[in-house]
Formats: sequence, structure tokens, C-alpha cells
Amino acid sequence: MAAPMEARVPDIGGYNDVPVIEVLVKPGDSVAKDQGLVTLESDKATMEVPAPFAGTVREVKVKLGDALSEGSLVALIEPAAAVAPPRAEPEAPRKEQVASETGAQVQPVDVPAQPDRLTAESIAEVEGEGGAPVPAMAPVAGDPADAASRPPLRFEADAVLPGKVPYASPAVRLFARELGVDLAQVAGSQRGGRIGKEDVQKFVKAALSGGMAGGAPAATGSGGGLNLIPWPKVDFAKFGAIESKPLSRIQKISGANLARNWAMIPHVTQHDDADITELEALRVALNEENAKAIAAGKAGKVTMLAFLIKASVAALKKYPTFNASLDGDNLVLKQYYHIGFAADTPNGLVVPVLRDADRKGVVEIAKEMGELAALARDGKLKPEQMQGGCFTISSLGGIGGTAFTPIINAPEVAILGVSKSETRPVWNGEKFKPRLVLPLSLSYDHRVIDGAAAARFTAYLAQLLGDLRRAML
Ligand code: CAO
Repeated sequence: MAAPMEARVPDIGGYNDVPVIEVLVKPGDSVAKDQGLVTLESDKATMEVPAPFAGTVREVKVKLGDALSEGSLVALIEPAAAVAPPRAEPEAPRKEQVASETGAQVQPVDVPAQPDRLTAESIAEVEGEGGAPVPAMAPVAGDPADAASRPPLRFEADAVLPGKVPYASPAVRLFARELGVDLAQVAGSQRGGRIGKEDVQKFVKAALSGGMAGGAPAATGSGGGLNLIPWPKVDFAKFGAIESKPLSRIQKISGANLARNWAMIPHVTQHDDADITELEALRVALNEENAKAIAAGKAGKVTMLAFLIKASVAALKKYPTFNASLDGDNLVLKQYYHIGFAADTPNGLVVPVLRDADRKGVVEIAKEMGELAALARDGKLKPEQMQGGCFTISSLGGIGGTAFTPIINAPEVAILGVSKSETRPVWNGEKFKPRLVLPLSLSYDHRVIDGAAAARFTAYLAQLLGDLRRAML
């Protein structure tokens, strides 16, 4: 039985303390030369530490979350009988201080020179050509086997087929992780059972077309994906009389959108109150002044929602991160202000979009909103009248409630929920005064907006509604 040899982290391009995100082998596993032992992931790249030679893993020296740097010991591998480890290049040996695993003793060992920097890209490139970077390796401390005394060796990467460990390049592993695919369930079609990108794509396609149990990949058990149990199937008629009604087209579309947005966006809702006593007095006065024109259909009624749109535009201008969308690793900041508002219609929820709200006055906004809401109720909104929104307002104030958690309308990053205003006693520092208070509930995408920013945005909005003259500042 050959003595176990150390497999260490090779040159990883100057990265230090890179966390282990996957341990790919366990004691007793047979590994092929170049087969990944662990995966490291820095903020820039994912890289695998490959086995320097074929053999049997005797000990894994790292665990998930460990931070590794060049030279860190990863595993002890007993070389396969037919395939012994490579000897160090005699012309370019590097003497390194390598700590013995058994204690604090430090001793010099021979470490072969590295042929390449190990990055996700370089591994993928080199692996594609049939070669692989050689990781640092050394005999186990105290092992009499000396690299210099070993005979020259032949390398046969394909001689040892992968065991239970999914055999795939780091790029494919990363691709699978992004899609939430458990590589252990994917059949590799490449040489030696290696899994390629196409195999992962095929697996996902099969899952989406219901080619697997439950129409989705089986639970991974690894915490990835949603990993949901199936929807309960109940024979309701067993318990009493029922009537089954198909969902409307709008309900099906908006339901699918809401489910995706709720599942994919980390929502937080910030609640605040706005004192709209003066604003409501102004609104009522305006509508009284225009009562005749409104009655004759020549003017629109000014609504609280129109003021809310105006105030929201001012807050979006002050806090541009709220007028943005995520696009991969980029945040797209918009320089236009199209505001959506949720409208309750007999067929379900729709969100008409009022364009260029920053260039319109409150009266004009109210009139246009009325028209859009009427079109929505009649099911006559055109697709372009529901597109391009930057921020949405969902007002349930005309109905009731004190607060709720609106669902963000992706790819927007925030939505304002408005509940019913009520007159409350508010302490002004000297005495309680009756004030009309409007509850605000702002849900925001926590990937883009942090809690402090959301609190500032909502407080500013409340301040604006308390005194809309501030919007002109
Ligand atoms: N507090 C107290 N009263 C309010 C109020 C508030 N926050 N907001 C509106 N009201 C009052 C209005 O003043 C109006 O009273 P008057 O008739 O006496 O003037 C009454 O409630 C009805 O208002 P409205 O709802 O018709 O008008 P609006 O401009 O507030 O809203 C629209 C228009 C289209 C948003 C609304 O009709 C609607 O569809 N709301 C539901 C939105 C929704 O479903 N959101 C949930 C989405 S998630 O499922």
C-alpha cells in the first residue's frame, strides 16, 4: 500500500483566505487525477482544487467554510497502484515551509513549481485541452518517501473514472449552482462520465417540461432552490358542497408574477405615518372649487392618490436607488418617472402606468389616472399602458385597513402601500391635537435598498405629504 501524499492548494492567483464552498470528496473515495477535491469561491471566481494524481482519499483536511490560501493542506491521498504521483520537476523545485499536520513542528518539503495560475477560467481552459494545472503536493510529513527518489511516472487522467462525486469543471459547477441544479442528479455525457453545460441544460429542460417527478428536479436536500413539498391535493367535495370557477386570464398572469416576485425578491416592509390634515383640506377645497366642472365631466376630481404620485416622484428624485432596477450585477438608474398604480377590476388586479409624472401637475395626474382606471375596469388597457413603470403605488385607502405588505412589481425595487387615513389625537409637544393620519407601507428589495435608506425614503415621503411645498425645494 503506497503512503498517502498531501494535496495542497496550488497558486490561486494571489487570493488568500478563500472560503471552501463545496467539499467534493470523502475518505475512501477513489479520485481521478485532476478531479476536484474542494471548490473555493472568492468574490471574483470559483475554482476547484484538483487531485494531483489518481488514488484513494485517506483524509480530508478541510471542511465547508474553511478559508484556504496557496499551500493549505486539502487532503491526504493514497496514490493508485498503477498511477503513482508525479515527481517534482528537478530543475525548478521550490522549498517551502509547510507545517506538519501532527503539531507545531515546521519542516521544509519539496513543492513542485506551478505551471499556471489557477483560476476558474484557466482550469476550464486547461481541462478542455485534456491537461490540468498541477496542484502543490508533498509527501506527508514524516513519510520516508522522497519525491526525488521516486521513479518517473506516467499520467493517465482517464484511467480512473470518477466515483460518486459529480465530475464537472468549475464553470459547469457554477452554472449548475446558479440554476439550483444538484449535479449529483445530472448524467454526464462526456468522456469518463464528465458533466458538460449541455447536460445541465438538458436536465433543466426535462425538469421544466415535467419530465421528472413533480415536474421539477427532486429535492436536493442541500438547501438550494425552493425545495418545496407538492401542493396539497384535496377532494373538497368530500367535506361539503363546492363550486369550481376557472381563474380569469388576468388572475393567472398576475398570480404567476406575484408568486415569482414574492419568491425571488427579499422583501422588507417599512411602515410610517403621514400627517395629511392640510393636504386633505386642500384636496377638498380644490374639488369644491371645481365642483361644477367635475359634475359636467369637464374636470377630474383631485384624489389623494394623485398627491401621492407627485410626492413619490419628489422622493424618487431625492433617493434615486428607489427609481432603479436590477439587471444582473448592474443597477439601472432611471432618469424618467413613470408611476404604476394598482387598480382593482372585476377581472383582477392590473397596474396601469402613468408616464412622466414629474412633468405633470396634480390635476392632470388625477385626470389621467381616472381615465386609466376606467380603461382598466373595462379591460381596455393597451399593453404599453402597463409597461415601463419605475415605482408602484397600491392604495387600499378607499376600502380600509391600517397597514399591509404590498408585493414589489419586478423589476422595480419598491412599492408603496397606502391604507385608510383616520383622524387621531397627535401630541404636538404641548397637547393632543386631532390630525388626519395616512398609514404608509413601503416594501423594498433588500438586495438593492437597505433598511436605513427605506426609513429615510418613507420619512421623507411623509414629510412631503405633510407639507407638499417641500416638493418644490
Ligand atoms: N384614506 C381614506 N379615504 C381614502 C383614501 C385613504 N387613503 N384613499 C381614497 N379614499 C377615499 C376617497 O377620497 C374616496 O372618497 P370620496 O368618494 O368621498 O371622495 C373613496 O375613498 C374612494 O376612492 P377611490 O378608491 O375610488 O379612488 P382612489 O383615487 O383612492 O383610487 C384606484 C383609485 C384605481 C387606485 C382604486 O379605485 C383602486 O382600484 N384601489 C384598489 C387598489 C388595489 O387593489 N390594491 C391592492 C393591490 S394588491 O392586491
